[in-house]
Formats: sequence, C-alpha cells, structure tokens
Amino acid sequence: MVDKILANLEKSNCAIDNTFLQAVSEVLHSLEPIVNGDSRYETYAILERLVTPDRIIQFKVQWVDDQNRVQINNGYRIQFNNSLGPYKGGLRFHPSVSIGVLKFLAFEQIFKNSLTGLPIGGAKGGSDFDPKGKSDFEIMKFCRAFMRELHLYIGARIDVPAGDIGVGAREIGFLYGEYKRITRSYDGVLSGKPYAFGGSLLRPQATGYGVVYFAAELLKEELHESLEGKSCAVSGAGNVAIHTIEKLEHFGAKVITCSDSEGTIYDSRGIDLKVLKELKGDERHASLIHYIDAIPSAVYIKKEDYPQGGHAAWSYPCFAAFPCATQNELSLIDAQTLIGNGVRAVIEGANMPTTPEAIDLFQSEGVLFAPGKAANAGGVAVSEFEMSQNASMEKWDFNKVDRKLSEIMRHIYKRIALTAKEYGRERNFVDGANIAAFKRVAEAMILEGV
Ligand code: NDP
Ligand code: 2IT
Repeated sequence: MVDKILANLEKSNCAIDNTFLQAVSEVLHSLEPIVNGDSRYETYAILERLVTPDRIIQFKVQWVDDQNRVQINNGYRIQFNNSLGPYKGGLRFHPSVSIGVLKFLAFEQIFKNSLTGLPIGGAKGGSDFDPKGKSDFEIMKFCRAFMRELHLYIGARIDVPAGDIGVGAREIGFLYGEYKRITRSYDGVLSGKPYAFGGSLLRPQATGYGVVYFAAELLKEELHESLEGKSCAVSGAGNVAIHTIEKLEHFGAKVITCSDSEGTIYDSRGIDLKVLKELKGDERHASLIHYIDAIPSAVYIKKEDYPQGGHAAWSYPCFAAFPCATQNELSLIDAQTLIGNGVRAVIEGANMPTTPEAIDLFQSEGVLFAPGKAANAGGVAVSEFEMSQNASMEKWDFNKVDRKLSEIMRHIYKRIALTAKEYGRERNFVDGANIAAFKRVAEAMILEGV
C-alpha cells in the first residue's frame, strides 16, 4: 500500500520531461534574427516573459469508480499567455500528463493561436487520468470531479478549454454539464461541445481537415503537386488521424498506414475508414489489431516487434507523411527511412511529433517540413468560431465553417512562407511559423505594458 502511494507520487513529482525545453529551444533559435534587430524586445524582457507561464494551477480530483473505490488524480491548467485574447487550449487525459508536458503544449499553443490571426491566448490542461478501460459512468464521474475544481479558473472571456488526447465531445459534454450545474451559466465556456448544446459544426473534423487543407496548399505552391493518387503515411488513430485520413481520401490520396499506442496497420489498398472508425472513433479504445479481423489482407505490426528507436508507420514508401499521434514519435531513424523511400513532405498533425534531429535532416535534404503549430491550427481556429457562435447565440452552417477553415489554413501557409522568405530562411516553415507568431504576440505584450 505504502509502496503504491510512493510509486505514484514519484511518477507525478520526479517525472523528468524535456519537452518544454525542446519546444522553447526551437522557438528561441528561430527568433535570433528578429530579436537581435529590435532593442524593444530586450527593453521589455519579451523573451523572458514569453517563456514564463502566467500561472500553473494544480488541483486534486477525487472520484468514486464503479466498484465504489475512491480514486485520486492530479488535475492541471496552465495559463501561459493571454496577450492576444482569452487563454485557449485543450485538455489532455492520459497517464503521461505532467506539468512538463502541459508546459510544452501550452507554450506551443501561444504561437499556434497567434498564427490563426484570431483573438486567443495560449493555455493547456489535463490530468493523469487514464480513460482506457473506464465505463461511461466512470468517465462522467471523473469529468464532473475535474470540473468541480476547474470551474474556479475558467470563463468564456477568461480561459476556454477544449479537447486533446483522451478528451472528445463526450468528455467535453460531461464537463460542460457540470460547469452549468455549478455556475448556472450557459456561456459556452468550453469548445468542442456536442452540437446539441452549443458545439460548432465541423469542430470534430477541424484539426484533421485543416491539416490536409494546409498540406494541399503547401504542395501546390512549393511543388506544383496535388494529393490526388499519392500514397500517404499517417500515425495515430484518434480524432486528428481519422479526420486527416478522411480528408486525404476526399482529395484522392491513398493512406497506407495508421497506428495506436500498441501497433501499426499497413493496408496497401488504403485504410478503410469505416473499419477504423468502428474501432477508434469517438474516443473508443479498441486495439487496432482488430482491423485485420475485418481486412485480412492488411498487416499489423506490434510496437515491440519493430526495431527500437523507429516507428513502423514510417517504414513504407510514401509521398507525404502525417504524424498525428503524439510528441516525439518520428525520430531521426524514421526520417532516414522516409527519405530513403523518397518522401517529399512531412506535415505535422500532432503537437511536436518530430524530434529536432529528424526536422534538421528533413530540412537539409530538401523535404518540405510543416510544423504542427501551423498545420494543425485548424482545430483551435474552429474552436474560436464556436466561441463566436456562442457569444452571438448563432449557429453557422457546415459550408460556412468549412470555407472559413480552409481560408485560415491557406492564409497560415502564406504567412509563414512569406515570413521565412523575408528573414532569409526560404522554405524553413519552422522559422517562418515561429517568427510570424512571435511578432504578433510580442507587439501585444509591448502595448499592454508590464
Ligand atoms: P486522441 O486521443 O483522439 O488520439 C490519440 C491517438 O494517438 C490514439 O490513436 C492513441 O493511441 C495515440 N497515442 C496517444 N498517446 C500515445 C503515445 N504516448 N504513444 C503512442 N500512441 C499514442 O487524440 P487526438 O487525435 O485529439 O490528438 C493527437 C495529437 O494531435 C496530439 O498531439 C494532440 O495534442 C494533437 N492535436 C489535437 C487537436 C484536437 O483538436 N484534438 C488539435 C491540435 C493538435 P491509443 O488509441 O492506443 O490510445
Ligand atoms: O492542440 C490543440 O490545438 C488542441 N488540442 C485544440 C485546442 C482548442 O482549444 O481547440
């Protein structure tokens, strides 16, 4: 008993996590050419202020499982920067969640949200709660307990959480229900809500569809190519991966891989979305191994059967790769394999899925590389559309949201490509994204004073 408690404490208190430093280091290196040319950034200590969260909120989440056992989890919300608008960013429910991971995600969110051009600041939150294997009632009880604490810190003009890994419309529905019970306020304080009570059409699809709108623009402008008939590799099998695959298929591409935390599917005929959605849609957690029950010609590669340091999703020849699962899932070894197989573009659907060494290699080998903070910004953009609809008590139709989403994604591509060029970093979309996003946030921070 004591050992179990100590082991849990060790996990939540000693977790060494370098993802925040990884994210900050990439951004600061990108910013060198701009910060050296403008003394205001030093005068106003913009970089130091930008890498320090406004506040880190941690709370205890107590709930009772289906066997009437008391369960305790850690809950967090990191409000990083609200210079451009209310804090905005998802909630992640996954056993790997720690302050370090959420700091990296909240930091990235500042830049992503800035690139959308919309009035939203950066935040992230979540819990080390593991939704896998939990009943609907357990998920509901956990979400209600989580909101009992979180409601103290959020508000439609203060901080608007949404989904991320392990949090979809079902969880957001339970969270919003509890928020309304406590506050009696129907103000749309979360985005990604079910359509029945304030959700926006297209929010479930928005991140994945946006990734593909971005990719189509990038390929057209940089390579004079389209996605039609191209083989694409995708990792993940959750919200972002499923809708990336769906839109790639709409555009005539053939998606040959997808994966979950246990293994990878390779389907040379193209991933069957209906089968995939039955296993993994709407926060379902069945193992991908069952894909081959429905499609026996597909191949399943168990994670432990693939060589250390590599990921099977990246081991097949493809024109473009879309990492859509989690951070640091595409390593240097994977980059070497993809390049050896002739990949032309890598477009990130997940947040920071590519390691720094892999990014360097793609860039030096002339592979187009689009960072998640630009390519996956469609999700948060449609979240902001949901905030607008809630504020004005309107409902926009599907085509209106889709048109606005695709405009934003094309605009983000143009803005980062132009910025990269302007600073002598042509085709370096990492530097282009970081510089363009930074300029907007930094101006706001200067104007609002210290
Ligand atoms: P989901 O929970 O819907 O799906 C996550 C997928 O990734 C699952 O297939 C899961 O496998 C797999 N996965 C999660 N963690 C790991 C891990 N540690 N190792 C291997 N596989 C893992 O999450 P989303 O699709 O919403 O999020 C995916 C990525 O996209 C994340 O990086 C998220 O931050 C980012 N993102 C999400 C947005 C959104 O709107 N939802 C917006 C922008 C970015 P399994 O099924 O086995 O758990
Ligand atoms: O990483 C992300 O951009 C998200 N998880 C979505 C954030 C949002 O507020 O919609």
